[in-house]
Amino acid sequence: MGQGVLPPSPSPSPPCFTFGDKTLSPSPSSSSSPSPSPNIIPIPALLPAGNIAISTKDKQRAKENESAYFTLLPLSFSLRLPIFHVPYLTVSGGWYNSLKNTIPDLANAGITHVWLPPPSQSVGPQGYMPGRLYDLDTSKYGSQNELKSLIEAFHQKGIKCLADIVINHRTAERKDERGIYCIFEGVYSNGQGNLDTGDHFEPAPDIDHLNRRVQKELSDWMNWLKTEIGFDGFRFDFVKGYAPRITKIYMKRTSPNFAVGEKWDPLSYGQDGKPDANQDAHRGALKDWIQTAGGVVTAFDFTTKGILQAAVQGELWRLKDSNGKPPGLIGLLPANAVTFIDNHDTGSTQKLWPFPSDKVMLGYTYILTHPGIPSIFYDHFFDWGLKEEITKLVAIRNKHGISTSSKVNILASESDLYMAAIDDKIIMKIGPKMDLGNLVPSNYQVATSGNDYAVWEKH
Ligand SMILES: [Ca+2]
Repeated sequence: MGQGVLPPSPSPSPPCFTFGDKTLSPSPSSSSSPSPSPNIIPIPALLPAGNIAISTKDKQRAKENESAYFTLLPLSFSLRLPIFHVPYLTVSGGWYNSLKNTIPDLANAGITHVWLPPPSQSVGPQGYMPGRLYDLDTSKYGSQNELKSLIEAFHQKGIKCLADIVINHRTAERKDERGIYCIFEGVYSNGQGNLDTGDHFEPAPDIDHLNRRVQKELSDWMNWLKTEIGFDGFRFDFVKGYAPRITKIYMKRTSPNFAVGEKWDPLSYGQDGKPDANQDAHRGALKDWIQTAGGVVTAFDFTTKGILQAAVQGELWRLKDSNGKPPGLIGLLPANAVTFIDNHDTGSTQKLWPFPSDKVMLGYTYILTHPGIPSIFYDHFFDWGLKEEITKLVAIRNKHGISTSSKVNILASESDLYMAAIDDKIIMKIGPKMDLGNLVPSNYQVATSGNDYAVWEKH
């Protein structure tokens, strides 16, 4: 989930709600409450965080301010390979059960981590409006036992699993007259607790992360997801909703194998509606967040996504910054940058900020040959028929030991051609230009190629 869609609320953001005794008790005390209907909150009712201005100049920027609801599945990590992001889907027999069928392909592709959707009871079926955090039996994806079985099956193939942690807000059982889920068993939540340390989420009370009891109870829940359910790490949803020092607390108390935060800010745009060439402020904000959050957590590289998807549309010169390096977070802090092409918000059915669909393989050629931690989207891998092409690129990455800290030597960055040598082991090219001059030495041979992309390896 990212940010809201509709115009900001005229009223100021209320303080956070401090959850009391009943908040996170492992045995839900609210089992007598009517079960929420997944249709209660249609997606358009998703209101914006209070202090996000949507008065954007152009559609593109407005789209970036939006966010959605679905889920991705990231691929690998300990090998510095891609993470695999599994989106929300409704399938007969259950999504968790269905995902077991993907494990052979993911293991074969060298995936190290998968990012699974939020598992807790939620008034929104995708899981991003969680209520009873310990209730994993009412998810639309399947039951707690099915989830544990899925994670165990991934583990048997050496693949680790990330839980999608939605802790900016938490829904009560019922809505008040404004349509906000803030009636917790008859107790109205508005106006209590500390002021929010980040952006506000309108449809449900924001959690008071400054309350030490809340910190303890949420840490306990996340540790329970590790020890009882089997999760290895976390994907933090909407980290703009609370201060980075809060993320640092949860990282320290839960010691995940791997964690990544979703900090989704719009790029800066020029009068022509295109991203500015220089996005240093954007990636600098990501770097600041990572460091303030303790330096261990990683972040999705929204900078690289935004630049890359503009670049592949005849503006490949964008892929070199003023220092001759990659212009995204991978050019600044590659070990903490999770690169991606699309996720459940930006692509899939929502298409809030989609990568050009006919250029997706150019995007994967870039992120799978460059430093950072690449992630692969379920839709592209399984639904778009790109499994073979993507798997080849991952194999090349692994064969040559391309890592988060690999060195990039940019050989060409023109409108219709981007070429780079990585670690003096491989050379990659994207763009339609065919005349490459002498840029590929004679001791390099083609390792894989496709429409407007190629990778060579040294022999
Ligand atoms: Ca918040």
